[in-house]
Amino acid sequence: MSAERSRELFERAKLSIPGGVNSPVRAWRGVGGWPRFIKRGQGSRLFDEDDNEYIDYIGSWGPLLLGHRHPEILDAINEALTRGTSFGAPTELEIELAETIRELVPSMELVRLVNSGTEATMSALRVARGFTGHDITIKFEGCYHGHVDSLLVKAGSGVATLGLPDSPGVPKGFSDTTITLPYNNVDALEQAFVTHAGKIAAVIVEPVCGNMGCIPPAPGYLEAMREITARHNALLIFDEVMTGFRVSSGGAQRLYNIKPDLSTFGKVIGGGLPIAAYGGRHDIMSFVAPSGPIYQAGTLSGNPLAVGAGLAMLRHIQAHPEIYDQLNEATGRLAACAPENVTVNRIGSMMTWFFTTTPVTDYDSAKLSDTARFGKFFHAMLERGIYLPPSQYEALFVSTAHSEADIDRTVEAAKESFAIALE
Ligand code: KE4
Repeated sequence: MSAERSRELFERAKLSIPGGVNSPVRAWRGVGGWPRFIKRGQGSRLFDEDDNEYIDYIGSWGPLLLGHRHPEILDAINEALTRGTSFGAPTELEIELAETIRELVPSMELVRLVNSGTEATMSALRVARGFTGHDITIKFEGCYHGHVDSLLVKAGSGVATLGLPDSPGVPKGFSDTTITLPYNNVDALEQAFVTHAGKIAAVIVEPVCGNMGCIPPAPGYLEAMREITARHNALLIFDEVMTGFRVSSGGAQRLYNIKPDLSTFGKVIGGGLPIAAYGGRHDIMSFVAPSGPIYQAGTLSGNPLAVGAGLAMLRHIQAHPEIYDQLNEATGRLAACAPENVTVNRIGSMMTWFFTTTPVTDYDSAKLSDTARFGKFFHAMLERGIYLPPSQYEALFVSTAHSEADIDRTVEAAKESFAIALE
C-alpha cells in the first residue's frame, strides 16, 4: 500500500510543528517509518491520505469506546452547536455531566471538569498537597499521568517509547518531591512510607497500567495500597484517565471494588472531544476554589460541545451496560491468538501483546520486550490493514464498532504477522 502522501505531509509538518506531530507518540519513533496522516474515521475504520483503509485499534488513544462518529455523539455535538460553542459561564449540562459521573462512580462526591488528563492529574496532586499539607507524592515506574512537571519522572507512554529518562526542563525541586516505586511491589510502597513517614501527601496510580503496555494490578495489590495510604493518612489517587468507563461502567475502582480518595478521568468521558475531570471526597474537593483556597481554573472547562459529547457517551454506557460483555469477548479473541512466545496482558478492552516470553508485571519486565520484533509486527499488521498503537509500551483499544468480521480479520492478520515478526 502506498503511503507517499503521508510521507510528503510528514516532511511538510516538520517545518511548522516540532517533530511533525502534536503529541510525540504519534511520530512512530517506536516502530520506525512515518505516521499515516488521517483523512477521516468511521465506525471501526480509519482512512488515510493515500486512501488506505485500516481497522483502528488506537481509537484516539482510548476515547472512542463507541468507534468513530457514533450517531449519538454527533447528534449531541450538533445540538450543542445550535446553542453556541463556549460561554465562560455555567450551564445546566455541566451539572448533568457531573451528576452522571457521580452516578457511575460513587467515590466522585464532587467533580471538577477540565480539558485534558494532564490538567486533571496536575490539579488532583495540587489538591492532595493542599489538603494534607505535605509535599511528597508517590508514582510508579512506567506509569504516565500526563506531562505534569513533577510526574515526568520515569514516566511511561511517549517517555517510555522515546527513552527519555526524566524530561529536561523539569526543575530538580519538582522531581525531588516525587518518589517513583516499582509497580506491583507492596514492600517497596510500605518501605517508602517508613522512610518518609508523615511527609507523603498522596500516591497516584494507574489502577490498570496502560502506559508501559497493559499491566494489571497483582491480586491484592490495590487493596494493600488502599490500606497503607489510609493507615498513613495519605491520599490515594486513582488515575482513571484511561481505565475510566473503559474497563467497566464504573472504571477500575468498580472492577476492583476500591474506593480512592480522589480520581481523575478523561478520554472516554469526552467521546473524542477535549474534556477530563478530577474529583472525589467532598471534604477534600471542598478545598478547591472558589469553595476553598486551592486554585484551579480553565477558560474552556466544561465547554458545551465537549460536555454534550461526554454526556451522550455516558448516557449510552448507562443505557447499554451489555457493551462491556461485548468488548470483553471481542478483545479476548485478540488475546487468544497470540503464540506461546508472546506475553499477553488484557483487562476488558485494553490489551498489549508483549514480545517477551516472561510475565510482564512492572516496568522492568516490560522493558525486556523485543521492540524491534514489535516494530516488525506493527508494520506487518499495517500492511494487512490493521492500525495498532505505534509502540510496544502502549495498550490497544477495542470499540463497540469493531464487528465480529473485524475481529476475525484481525486474528488472521495477527497470525501471519506474528510469524513474520518471530521468524
Ligand atoms: P492527556 O493530557 O493526554 O489528555 O492525558 C494524560 C494521561 C493521564 N493519565 C493516563 C493514565 C493517560 O493514559 C494519559 C494519556 N495517555 C496517552 C496514551 N498512552 C495519550 C497519548 C498521547 O500522549 O498522545
